[in-house]
Amino acid sequence: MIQREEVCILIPTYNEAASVGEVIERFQDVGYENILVIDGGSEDRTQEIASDAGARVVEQSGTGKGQAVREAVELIEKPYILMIDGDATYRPEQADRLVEPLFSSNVEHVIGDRFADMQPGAMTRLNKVGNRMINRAFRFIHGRDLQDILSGYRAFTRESFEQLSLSADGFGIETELAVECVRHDIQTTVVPITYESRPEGSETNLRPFRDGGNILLTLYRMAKTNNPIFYFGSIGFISSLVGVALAAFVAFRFLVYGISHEVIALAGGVSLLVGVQLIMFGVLSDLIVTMNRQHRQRVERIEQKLDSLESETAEQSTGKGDETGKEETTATTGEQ
Ligand SMILES: Nc1nc2c(ncn2[C@@H]2O[C@H](COP(=O)(O)OP(=O)(O)O)[C@@H](O)[C@H]2O)c(=O)[nH]1
Ligand SMILES: [Mg+2]
Repeated sequence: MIQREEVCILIPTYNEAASVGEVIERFQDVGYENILVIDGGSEDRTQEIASDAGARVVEQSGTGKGQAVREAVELIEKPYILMIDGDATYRPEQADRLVEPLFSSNVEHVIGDRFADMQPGAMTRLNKVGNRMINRAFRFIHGRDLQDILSGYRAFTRESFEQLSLSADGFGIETELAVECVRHDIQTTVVPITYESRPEGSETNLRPFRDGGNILLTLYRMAKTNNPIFYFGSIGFISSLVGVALAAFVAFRFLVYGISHEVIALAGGVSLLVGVQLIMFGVLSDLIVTMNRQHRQRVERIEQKLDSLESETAEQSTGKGDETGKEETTATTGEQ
């Protein structure tokens, strides 16, 4: 059962006057009244149109979509958040689909998969290829298939969002959200959505090469804690390869022509040594990360058991009419 009044619609905007009013009204039409627009200091009438349409409008203190979203979540009191672009490329009528898993299961983060129903012209070929590449890299490095990690239509609980350590200011925020969900074992699910092209007169703020490059870099940087073998091993592998190539060259020149290259030999040796060490370091870090994860899971299971045990004993004592038992239960559940 979806409780729409428990959901806050979060719309980051920057120069979206052409569409933001429509987005807000369509949400109101399907029963979502709590709408927060976090604006990046638009030069057009975005802020005015949004507040006239009935949304709460706040201007972000920094710059970039990422900073805007982080700042906005701190202002939200509702336990459930639905994030959407202000550009009318996503359908407010599909909001229930995204929010539903949060209410009906223990899922804490829902991603709308744009590739499930991509309208013609919604994404340039370049962006499609880039998105595919990024999703593949994510699956390979972080070991989970979330289909469309860069989607801007997602629903999550405020509590799960607060667990994530996010630092991206710009469009890296979606990548960070996906990686952090994996890292913190946050139950994540994917639902199909429709992705439409921007309306006339509206322009994207995305710069494909620059933002795409940044996203790949973020994916790599964040592999340190999710997949250290990849993080250290990939550089170690390249370094070893260079070392082996240099050694082969030196050996060839010496054996065939009788010429020796001391400096290149030294460089090759160092490169190989560094490479092998990095790979070993990756394996060790991986061991630490895996053990740490196992321990954390065990601690979480124990915590859960303790909680259920506590509430059971409390129930029993309240059953006997013990008032103090009742107070204890509320105190412990309140802490969570
Ligand atoms: N507050 C804020 N919102 C931004 C900023 N940059 C982009 N946005 C908004 O973030 C959403 C996603 O950006 P968009 O340009 O649609 O990216 P795309 O969907 O990847 O093409 C849109 O609603 C933008 O208006 C920014 O610097 N600050
Ligand atoms: Mg968009």
